[in-house]
Amino acid sequence: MSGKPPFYITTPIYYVNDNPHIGHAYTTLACDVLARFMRLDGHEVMFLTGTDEHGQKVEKAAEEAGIDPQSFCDKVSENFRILSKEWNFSNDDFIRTTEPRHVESAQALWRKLRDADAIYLDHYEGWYAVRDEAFYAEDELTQGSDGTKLAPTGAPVEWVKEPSYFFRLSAFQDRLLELYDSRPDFILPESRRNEVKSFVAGGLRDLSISRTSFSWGIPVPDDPDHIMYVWIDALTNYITAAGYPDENGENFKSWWPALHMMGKDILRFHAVYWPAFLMAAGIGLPKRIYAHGWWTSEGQKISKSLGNVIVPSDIVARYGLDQVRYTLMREVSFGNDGDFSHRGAVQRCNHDLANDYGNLAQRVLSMITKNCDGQVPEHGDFTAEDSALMAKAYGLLQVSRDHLDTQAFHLMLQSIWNVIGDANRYVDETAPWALKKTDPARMATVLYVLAETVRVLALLTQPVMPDSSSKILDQLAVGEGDRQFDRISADHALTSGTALPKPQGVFPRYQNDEAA
Ligand code: ME8
Repeated sequence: MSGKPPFYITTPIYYVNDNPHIGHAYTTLACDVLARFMRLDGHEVMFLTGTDEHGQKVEKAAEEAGIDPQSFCDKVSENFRILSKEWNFSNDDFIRTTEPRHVESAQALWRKLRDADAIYLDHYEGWYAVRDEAFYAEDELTQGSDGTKLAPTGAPVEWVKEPSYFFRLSAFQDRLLELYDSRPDFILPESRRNEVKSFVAGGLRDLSISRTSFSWGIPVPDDPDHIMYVWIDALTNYITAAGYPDENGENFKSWWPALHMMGKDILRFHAVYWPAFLMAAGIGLPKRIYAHGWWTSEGQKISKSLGNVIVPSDIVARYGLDQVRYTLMREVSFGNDGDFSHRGAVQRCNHDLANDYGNLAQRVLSMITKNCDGQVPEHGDFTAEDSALMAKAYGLLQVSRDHLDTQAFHLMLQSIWNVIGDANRYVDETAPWALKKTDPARMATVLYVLAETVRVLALLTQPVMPDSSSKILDQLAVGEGDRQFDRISADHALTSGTALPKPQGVFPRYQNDEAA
C-alpha cells in the first residue's frame, strides 16, 4: 500500500437504446485517463462504467427491434464492452442495472428512503419526455415548428397521468444550496455550478419516482404495481458497484465517495437529485460532479437525422487509437463544447504527434543507435541548460497532478508539449550531429539528457496514449516495473551502457491528407 487515498471514478451508465457514439467514448476516455494517471501515481483505483437498461426508452427500443427487453439489453450492452476493448479503456468493473446485485441495491436504497419518510404516494399528472426520461413543468416547454410541445432539450413530451411515489425533493433545497456554497469544487466547471445553484434557488418540486404505465424496471419494494423511475434506479449504480447495501463493508468504506464524470445534459440528475437522495438516506456525498461539454462534428450538431454521428470505431480506424485519444483530450478545454473536424484531427496527428513528439523520440533514438553503439550514452557534467531541461521534465509530474486535480486534461497536455518544444529547441541549439566530430563526449551528454527527457515524457503520456508511450519506453529499455510515476526523478534516471533495441517510429503521419 502506498498510503495514498483510494480513487473511485465513474462514467454515466449508458442507455442501451443506442449504439456507442463519440459522446460515450469521450466521457469514458476522460475517466480512463484519470484512472490510469491515478494508478500510475500510486493510488488504488476503481474505475466503473456500464449500461442503464431499464425504463420506457429502452422498453420501446426493444419493442421496435422485435425482441424481449432483456435479450435486447444483453445484445446492446455488449457493444459498450466492445467499445471499452477497442478504446483500451481500463475500467475495473462494468455494471448493468439488470444485474441482481443492482436490483438488490436499488431496492435497499428505496426502503431506506421510505423508512426515512422521504417518499410518499400520490398521483403524477404532467409532461414526460421519454427520450430524456425526464419530467418537465409546463413553463419549461417550448413549441415545435408544427405546434407540438417540446422539452427544453427538444425532446417530444407526452402527458402522463398515473399513481406515483414522490421523493420530497423540495425539503432539500436549503441543504443543497449549503452544499454548493460550502464545497465550491463539488460541481465543476464553475459555470455549471452556477447554473445548478440558480436552478435550485428557483425552488424545487417533489420528484415523481415511480411509474405504473409500463413494466420494464425494478419493482418498488412492497408495491409491485409500481416500478422505480429509471433515474433513481440508474444513479444507484454508483453505490451498488462499491458494495451497497453493505454500507459498513470494507469495500464500501474504502471506495465511496466517487468522482462522477458526465456530459452537461445530465448534470441536474447528478448534482441535484443524487445528492438529495444520498442526504435523505444518510449516505456520504460524492467527491465531485464534473460535467463536460458536447462535441459537434465539422461545426454541426451531431444527430442521427443529419447522418453525421461519429462512430468510435470509425475514427480509430481512420486516425489510430492513441491519435484519437490524444486529439479528444487536447483539442478542447475540458468542460467546454468542442468541434471534431477532420482538419483538426490531422493537425494533431501530424503536427503534435508525428512532428513534435514522434520526431523528438525518433531523432534522439536514431542518433544514439548510430553514434553510441545503441546504448544509453555515458554523460559528463551537466551544463545549466542540461539540468534545466531535465528539471522541467521532472517538474511536469506535479504540474500534471495539479491540472488533473480539476480535470484540466488539456492543460496537462499543453504543459507536456511545452517541454517537448523545449527539448526540440535544445536539439537544434546543441546540434549533437555536429558535436560528433568536434566534441564526442559532449555529444554523448547531450544525447543522454535528451533520452532521459524522453523517458519522463513517455511516462507522463501513458494515461492518454498507453500503447504509443509503452513503445517509446520499450525503445528506451525501461522495464515494465519502472513505469510508475515514482520513477520520475533523477534518482531513477537512465543507466548509461544499457543496450537499446533498434528504434522505430511511433507516430506515423496521416497520409491521404485531403484536408491539408
Ligand atoms: O444519459 N458530445 O445515458 P446516455 C459529448 N443513461 N458528449 C455527449 C454527446 C456529444 N455530442 N452526446 C451524448 C444517459 N454525450 C443516462 C445516464 S447515469 C446514472 C445515467 C454524453 O447513453 C452525454 O452527455 O444518453 C452522456 O454523458 C452520455 O454521452 C450519453 O449517455
